[in-house]
Amino acid sequence: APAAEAIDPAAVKQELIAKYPTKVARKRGKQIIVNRVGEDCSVPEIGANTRTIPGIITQRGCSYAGCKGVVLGPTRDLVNLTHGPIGCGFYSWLTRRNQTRPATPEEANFMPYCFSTDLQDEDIVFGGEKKLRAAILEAYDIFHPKAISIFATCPVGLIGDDIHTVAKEMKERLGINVFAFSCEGYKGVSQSAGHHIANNGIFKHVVGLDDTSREGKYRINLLGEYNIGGDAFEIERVLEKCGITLVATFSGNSTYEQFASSHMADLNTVMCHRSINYVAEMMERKFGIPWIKTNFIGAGSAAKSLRKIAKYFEDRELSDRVEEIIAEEMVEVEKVQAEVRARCEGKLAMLFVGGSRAHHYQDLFAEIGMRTISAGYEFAHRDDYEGRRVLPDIKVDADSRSIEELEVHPDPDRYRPRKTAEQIAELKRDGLSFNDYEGMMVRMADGTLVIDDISQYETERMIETYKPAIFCAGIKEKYAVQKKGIPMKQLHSYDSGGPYAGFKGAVNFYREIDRMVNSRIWSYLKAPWQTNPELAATYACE
Ligand code: CFM
Ligand code: HCA
Repeated sequence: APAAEAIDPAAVKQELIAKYPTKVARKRGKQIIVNRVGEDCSVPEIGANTRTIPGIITQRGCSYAGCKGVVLGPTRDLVNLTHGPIGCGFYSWLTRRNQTRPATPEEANFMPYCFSTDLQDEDIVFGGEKKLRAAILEAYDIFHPKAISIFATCPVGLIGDDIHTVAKEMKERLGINVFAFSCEGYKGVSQSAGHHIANNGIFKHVVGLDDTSREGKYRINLLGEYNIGGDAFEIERVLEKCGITLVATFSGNSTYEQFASSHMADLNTVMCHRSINYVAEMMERKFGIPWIKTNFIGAGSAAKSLRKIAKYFEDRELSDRVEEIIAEEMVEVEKVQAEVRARCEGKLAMLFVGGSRAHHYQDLFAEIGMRTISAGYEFAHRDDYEGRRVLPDIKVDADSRSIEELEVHPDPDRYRPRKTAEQIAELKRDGLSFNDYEGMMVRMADGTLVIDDISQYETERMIETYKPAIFCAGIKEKYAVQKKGIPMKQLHSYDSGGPYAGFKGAVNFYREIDRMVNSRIWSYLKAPWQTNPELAATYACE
């Protein structure tokens, strides 16, 4: 492969869009950007969060996936009931590898179950509400959950079943919390719309219901951490060592009660900004809980995040403890880093994942000397690329209201906001809140290609052009990439690996990437048509 430096990224971009019809090329042109970071940390504008052009093979998923699969799916004691044909529930059933660990064997854990109304043709014709009511009753009778959440799939929206009225009726009848999400797959342009719907729903129906306060001097929530491959377990281990109390996680290894009492925390720390910023904003407004951006992917980032939390609490005891833990954990990290770096230094990575990992995992690669030559998100918005600074006016809504209209906690006898609006404004001025939220592009080198919603065609061209040492994406991309002879790491499900978060996670990741990029196995691999040209000819003729 030619050295990456010898390749002109602007020419690569032109080549990528050359095959498209004019209008498509114009649109993709705005979503494929040669990165350039200005002295003031400005970055070029990128087109994002727009509809994928029909016919293009995209990596994206649907709104239902973002709502049911991503945000609510990991909560173990919620009966997450999919109202729809069985495929939607079945294919979102644990495929994300979100893990959970009940505190006792008796504690409810419904994750091993897949709940669905299993709609049939007949229900589509005559309506599915009856079936939905029956399913809720059946789940209640068998499992006696504290809460049941209902998720609409595409056909449910098309036939117009009123899932919210059914939820309300059943809530009154059963005396448990029942709430519904209109997260039909076709809503919006990607999973991202589903996150928003989920956030609004949990905030409206659950957050703030239970004023039970957890013991602890430093009580935080962890937002946007989903315990994929056990990441949350590692973060929990580190926080506990530091003496930081985790009140609620949205939503890795979480329970319904954690959400209900999450407003009793002192601080929200936001890991995946894309999927959960709405809850952070709404809690800040209603409960006076400030939020800061954190990231536990990468040992350096994990250390930085712990320091940021300690800084927030302005407590000497905590910062001393945090420094002690970082020093302790970094011994093994640095040892493995040095060993692996010697074999990985300078190798190229490409990352095309979701709405935050394409950014966060660049830190892990950098720690072993690998360079990210190209990266992009599936469904992120402009702020995830360009940073919050350039887009200060992003609106969040709860139930179609703007954030400004959202009530500050109305009952001062029951709950006192952690900080006043003035105090929060002051924190933001000090750069401790969202003002310091950087996007992906400012951290990437000049001349790297940032590609939003990359297509399969572009993926193949990028691989042929740069021959990266590793390509990271999801299951749909996996085998096409491997057939090109390039090691492929799933950064969604982690294949069968993980955790990769925190300090132990970083060590796991270094070792695994080392094995992948330094294995010779891929150079022995030939696609069937490379050894048997007749096969190619046969396909070409058909
Ligand atoms: Fe956030 Fe996620 Fe991601 Fe995401 Fe996802 Fe995921 Fe992802 Mo798959 S919440 S944006 S919608 S970090 S499921 S745990 S891996 S695409 S980069
Ligand atoms: C989703 C979930 C997903 C898919 C991963 C993949 C996940 O978006 O519906 O394409 O491999 O992380 O499980 O992002």
